[in-house]
Amino acid sequence: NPKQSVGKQINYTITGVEAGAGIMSSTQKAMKAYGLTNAKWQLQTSSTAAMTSTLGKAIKNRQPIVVTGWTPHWMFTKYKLKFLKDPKNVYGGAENIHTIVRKGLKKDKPQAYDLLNRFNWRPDQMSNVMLKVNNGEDPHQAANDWIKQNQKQVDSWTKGIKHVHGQSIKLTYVAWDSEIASTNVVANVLRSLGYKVTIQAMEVQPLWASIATKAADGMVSAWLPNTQGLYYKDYKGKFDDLGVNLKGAKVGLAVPTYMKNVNSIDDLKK
Ligand code: PBE
Repeated sequence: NPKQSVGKQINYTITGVEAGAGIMSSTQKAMKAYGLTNAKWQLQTSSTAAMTSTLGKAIKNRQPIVVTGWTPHWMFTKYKLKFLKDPKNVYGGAENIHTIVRKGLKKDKPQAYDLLNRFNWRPDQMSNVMLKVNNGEDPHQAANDWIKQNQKQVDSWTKGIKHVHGQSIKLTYVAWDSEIASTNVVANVLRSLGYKVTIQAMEVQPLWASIATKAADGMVSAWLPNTQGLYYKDYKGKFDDLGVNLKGAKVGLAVPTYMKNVNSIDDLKK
């Protein structure tokens, strides 16, 4: 019923993702900042797969829905979505994705360290791999296809790095589409340098802990400065930040573009 308040139309529910995701704590902050504090309002914890499926169903029926959204992600390619304006800047504008490695990696595995240090690509490139995986392609294969099609760029990462023979390396990640894409690309490039690479998916907090405790060698999944800023702070001093591997990510609340009157988080109160 379009005459109802936006809150009522969406059942006072923001459809979220995994509990540990940075976007969930940012959204809790946003709900406070924008006064969505009435007991009726809730941020629903679920999974990325459940969120995108709920979003897909709502769009099919042209129903109003508010989700925790981010780019790069295929949801913005597959559906017509817009980010809600965030005048209080709770989500912190542009985000970048950083490569984080364990202390001592530079000394122990200098070739892998160099490669991880050089790895960087663009949002459209990450999206390209993500879309293939979303269309059913095996992530390992999708990553190899991308590498073949972008050999020049990949050569610029590996240039001058000596091959190793059977050294092993472990990368950890969270099984988000974006991180499945980046981790598989980096893993395959490390394999081309002679590394035996294992990749292991886990939740966000264990991901940061795996690097801090040196249980894993590195990860390319750190959305900063805002989204995973709390983990960054918690583990500061126990990892090496190799800087940005992808520039221009974004995190916020998103709605289908047919929700014409909802353009800012402020509008959710109306
Ligand atoms: N995400 C996807 C992550 C980073 C990548 C936005 C769900 C997060 O909130 O931590």
